[in-house]
Amino acid sequence: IPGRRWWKEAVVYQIYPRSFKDSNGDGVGDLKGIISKLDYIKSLGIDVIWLNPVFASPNADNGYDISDYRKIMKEFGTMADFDALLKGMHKRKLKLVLDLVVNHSSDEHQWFKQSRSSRNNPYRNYYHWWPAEKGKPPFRPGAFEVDGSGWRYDALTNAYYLHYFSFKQPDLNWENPKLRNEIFSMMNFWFDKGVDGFRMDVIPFIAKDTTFPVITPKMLQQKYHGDWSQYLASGPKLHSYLKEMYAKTLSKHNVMSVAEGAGVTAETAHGFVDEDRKELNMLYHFEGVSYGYEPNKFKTPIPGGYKLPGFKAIYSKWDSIFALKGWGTIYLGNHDQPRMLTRWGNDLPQFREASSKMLTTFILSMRATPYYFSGDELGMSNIKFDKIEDYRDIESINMYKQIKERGGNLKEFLEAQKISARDNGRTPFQWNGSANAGFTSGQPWLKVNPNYTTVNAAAEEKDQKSVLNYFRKMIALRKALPELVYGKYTLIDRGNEKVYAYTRVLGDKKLLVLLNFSATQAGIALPLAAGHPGAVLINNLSDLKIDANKTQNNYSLKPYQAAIVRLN
Ligand code: TEU
Ligand code: CA
Repeated sequence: IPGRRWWKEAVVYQIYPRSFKDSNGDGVGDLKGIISKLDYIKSLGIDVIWLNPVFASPNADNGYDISDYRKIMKEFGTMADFDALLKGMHKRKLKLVLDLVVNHSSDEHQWFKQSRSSRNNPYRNYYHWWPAEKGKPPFRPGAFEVDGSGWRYDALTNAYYLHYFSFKQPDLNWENPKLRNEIFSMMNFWFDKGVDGFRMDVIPFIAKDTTFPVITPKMLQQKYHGDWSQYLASGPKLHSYLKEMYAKTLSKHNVMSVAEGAGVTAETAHGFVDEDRKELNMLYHFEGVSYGYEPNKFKTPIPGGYKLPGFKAIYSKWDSIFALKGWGTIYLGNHDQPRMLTRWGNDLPQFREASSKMLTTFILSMRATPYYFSGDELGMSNIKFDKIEDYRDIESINMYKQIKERGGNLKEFLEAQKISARDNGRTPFQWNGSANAGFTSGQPWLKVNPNYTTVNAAAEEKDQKSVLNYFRKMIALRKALPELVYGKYTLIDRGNEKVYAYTRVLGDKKLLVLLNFSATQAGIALPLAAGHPGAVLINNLSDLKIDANKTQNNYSLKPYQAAIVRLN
């Protein structure tokens, strides 16, 4: 197998520390909590943990606003806890990937405090400032702001500063070599501790055209499909910054890197991840998780439906992008997404287990590194809050205010949030059937999903047929069969509206993956020449019906059935 790399064969398990396990009863998950669950994590069979930000932060955006890159967030513990976590992981042969949030810092970072203090402060150029005597700066989006603007006026120096997210998250100025070197030495600080890589938050946005030209809606439409994130990901010098990062940090350590590929398209993806670029290893795109949100996730028609052929087209396209060069990723949920079960499967009680397992089969049988979000292995579902007061996420709260101020439809927004809100994926991990799902002995920072009484790790440990134990089996299968990692992917029956089927072929080894994405029975037919069904290697329901006639094999699947069959 040419081009083998450990990070291509790894399964990444994402932990949202705030919601995983609270050790001291303050209602917030912490590092000691994770340490106490390392044996559970190891038992899953995963290789790498990606931890969302654990650095000092005032938590305007749950750690995506960092006030000190070399300190641990107080609520999460101490540096000694961090060192113990890393040690405990390495002892168990688990790797640790941290979150690198360097498009912006917190406005409470020392650099920003200095920068805003005067126009000639040595840190002024660590951020992007627009002097007010030039008038108002050209529009840039500020994703989490009530007025939607990415500029905020700061009276102290009569200037605006740039923030693509909230005003608590000022954008760092990568044009400044001093800033770049601060970031690179900070990365090496963590690598020297033994950290195994970084997931890089909105890394495609770091480079800006600092003349800040006016972008008209027409230009945006013509050059960037009307999509601001594509514009923001197209800044000059972006790739020279990433090459410098590779040369000064990544290349010096045996680590992995994965970009949060906001604004990255089929056309631009190779520029980030091809090995000869000497930039990053992988990226994750947004096309899959954005599919079906029309016109956007704040207005999605309920129940946020999607069509399977469109879904297949996206994942098949992204497989083909990296078929010859580069390497892909696959995920259906993370801390910015709703629960995959609710969004892509079916969270009705009668389908919860089967459809969770079916989606798990999909993630772990594609040619790409799987990024699996903690809690999905239990079949956790969206909490679907009824009222805005239950939400903790800055995005939901400020979007609500924005729609209210603009006289928009709040009811429609709240309904759409039941599908798409980020807090759906952030509710506390469900450990057992005791109070607060065993997550905390105090008041959880975000409500626990009431289904914890039946959906929890302790109950699922005891049940051989649980979603949890299926996840373990599926990981073991991927580990045992290189064709599941490296095998060529070929989509079958593209137009089938219920079944997603494909083969994975490596040398003379051939597998057939069958996934019924529907709540009804469905099937596919495969010509005899495509291969004869051999062993069924995994199956989420009791049996798989296969009928052969003279020309073809007919595979018939129950609602949400998933199976992987050896073809001979
Ligand atoms: O997300 C960046 C991003 O592209 C956002 O648009 C994201 O999709 C967001 O959830 C919008 O719904 C990253 C982090 O993953 C996210 O948690 C942070 O809030 C954001 O950056 C700012 O740091
Ligand atoms: Ca705690």
